Amino acid sequence: MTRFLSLILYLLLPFALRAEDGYRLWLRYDKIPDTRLVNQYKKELTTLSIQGQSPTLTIIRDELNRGLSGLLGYVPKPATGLTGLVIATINSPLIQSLNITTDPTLDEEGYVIRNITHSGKRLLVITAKTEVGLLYGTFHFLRLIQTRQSLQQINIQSSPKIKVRILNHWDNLDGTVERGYAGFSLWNWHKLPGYIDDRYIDYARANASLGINATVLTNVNANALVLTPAYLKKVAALADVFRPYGIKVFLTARFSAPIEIGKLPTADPLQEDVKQWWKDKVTEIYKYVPDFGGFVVKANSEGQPGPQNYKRTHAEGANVLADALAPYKGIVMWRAFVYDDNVPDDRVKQAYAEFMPLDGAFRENVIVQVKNGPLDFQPREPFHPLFGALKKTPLMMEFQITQEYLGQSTSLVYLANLFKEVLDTDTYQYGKGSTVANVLDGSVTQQSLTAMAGVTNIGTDRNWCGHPFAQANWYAFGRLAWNHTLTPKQIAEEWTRMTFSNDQNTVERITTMLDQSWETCVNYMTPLGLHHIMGWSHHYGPAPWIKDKHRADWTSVYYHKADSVGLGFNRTASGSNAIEQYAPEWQTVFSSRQQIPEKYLLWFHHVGWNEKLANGKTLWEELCYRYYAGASQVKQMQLDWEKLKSAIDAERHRHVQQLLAIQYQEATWWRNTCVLYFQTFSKQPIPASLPAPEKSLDYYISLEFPYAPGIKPQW
Ligand code: BDP
Repeated sequence: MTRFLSLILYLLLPFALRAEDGYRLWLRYDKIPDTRLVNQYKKELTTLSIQGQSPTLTIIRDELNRGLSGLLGYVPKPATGLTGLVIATINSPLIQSLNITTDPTLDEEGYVIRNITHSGKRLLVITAKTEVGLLYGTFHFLRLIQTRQSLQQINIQSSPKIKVRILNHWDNLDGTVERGYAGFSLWNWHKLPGYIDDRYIDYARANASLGINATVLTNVNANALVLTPAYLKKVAALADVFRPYGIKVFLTARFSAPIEIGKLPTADPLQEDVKQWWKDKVTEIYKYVPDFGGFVVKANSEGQPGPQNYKRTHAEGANVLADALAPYKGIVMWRAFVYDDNVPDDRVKQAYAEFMPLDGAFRENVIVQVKNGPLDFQPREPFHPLFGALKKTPLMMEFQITQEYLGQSTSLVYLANLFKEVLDTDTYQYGKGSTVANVLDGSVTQQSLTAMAGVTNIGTDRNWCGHPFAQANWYAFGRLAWNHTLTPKQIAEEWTRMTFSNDQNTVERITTMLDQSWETCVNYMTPLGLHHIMGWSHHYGPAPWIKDKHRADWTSVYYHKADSVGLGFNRTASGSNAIEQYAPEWQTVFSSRQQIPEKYLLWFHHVGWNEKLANGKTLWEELCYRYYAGASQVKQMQLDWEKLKSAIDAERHRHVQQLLAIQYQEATWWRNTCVLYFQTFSKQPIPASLPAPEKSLDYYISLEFPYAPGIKPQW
């Protein structure tokens, strides 16, 4: 009997292993339980006719087979002519014979999905100018079925609003991931190029399903070794995997590489031998990777080498690399995340101060990569003043998908709302309506090189991103990079339907949880515009007391400026005057205590503890209420999740349930620590209606996390 049982268990093992561990991301393709709906879909999909042979077309066939056999339990018969589902590029004879009219805005990567009637027969057509466009169209088509939409009257044309939609991996060659909370690097450098892990393919599929078309394999704190032949072979192997999915590979270039691997005495960008070295290096890279995308560079920031080491400007540094890449159509993404503590005035002003004088000095194939806010991926920041201000230099966005400052991988925090808040903000730099998104997509600037980067949260964890809900942030980044007009709710709904369930009640509950989660996190971490009060170095948990470090601008006290009078950084004219870096419309709003949105209050103002806020509460009271509200909102998420127990598979339900319990502990830890710490300045009691913190401030100060994940080894 026991033998018999073990045999059964053994036979069931593959199914058990394929359980809901999150590996399949949003491409789960589970059977649609509603047979009536399945039959409706089948009616439209009698046959499948894909014209031509190529690696990308094979991927399309395979994905459709996988998707349709999963969702419908059926694969349409292959056909060659105009019948059923037809997939072919616009210039193919088949599509030509259909006279399909497309909007002139159809991009090289865009696609059309349409039903038409031809010679009395109903057809479903996916067409595009390129095969990659067909691949994107195929994923969109599958998404329609995954989210249970009708195939009866489809007329979709979609093109990306941003040209380069790129993930930035902060992956080190030793396999660790800086600010990675989902295990180790996906890139198994040691086994490459010989061993191609299936995960590389699934990674490419997932990205292509969103339209992500580029990836930077290595950390911005770069290691020059990746530019040596031994590593370029490995890079080439990855590029070969990604190519048919439309994904280009980029690398980070360490500015001192000419010294470190080129044995030159200098990396001075104006030296002829340095220029030549970069030219030769780039020529060599293109031998390995003929469609290499280019370089991402972090220079003169946080101790990284750069042109300023030689008294040269960022433009002089970037242009040397740009000149080397130009013959191959490669580009340079030069980061504006620059600061050093020799400029003690106000760190948030430095990028603008350094880059504005260089406007117009960069080559055409340089794009300046700017973080969403002027500081550093804080839970909430106002938008970066460089957006719209640099008028003659293309700018791109850098978002952080990995939740370094937003609960890492223990917290459910949906970042689409953060991304969207920034994208929708009006810069006023080209008049009303010149939102950050319109600056980025070139519609107000007329720039043709456009890009959006996301510092990714992907690692070797079975579920890719550590937290089952962190996948939603990868998903949301990709969707917004393609179409920044989507709303966070729309994206959340799509993701939920594909990842968890199409049951309406479940979709609504999860979408609401996602939608509220960012504000919740901001409430219990950094309400009212507070920033940079997290743990030293690992950035895990609260530590508002940090001071007296070797760099003032890495401490917490530098930013919150709590004293007996009040709290917050005065960035108005009477303070650091950082507001003058914004358009006049924003200067008026930010400088006015009456007009400033409360979410940015302490970012721009030092506010007295007893000053009244809009709701009549004093700053001290409101601060306490926000911290307590944040923690209570996490408790509410826990309760909401419990209600979904029967609606979600047990495995993922348990996983999220445990993480939400951790998140609640962390939220109360943030709350208690911050109110106790700020109370030492306000000298006022915590409002009586709120429960007293369980532990003393000294207890919270004593907590240490020597092996917290994602830390920079050298820090
Ligand atoms: C900071 C991270 C650090 C990165 C840096 C960057 O803590 O690990 O190297 O950003 O973007 O937020 O360069």
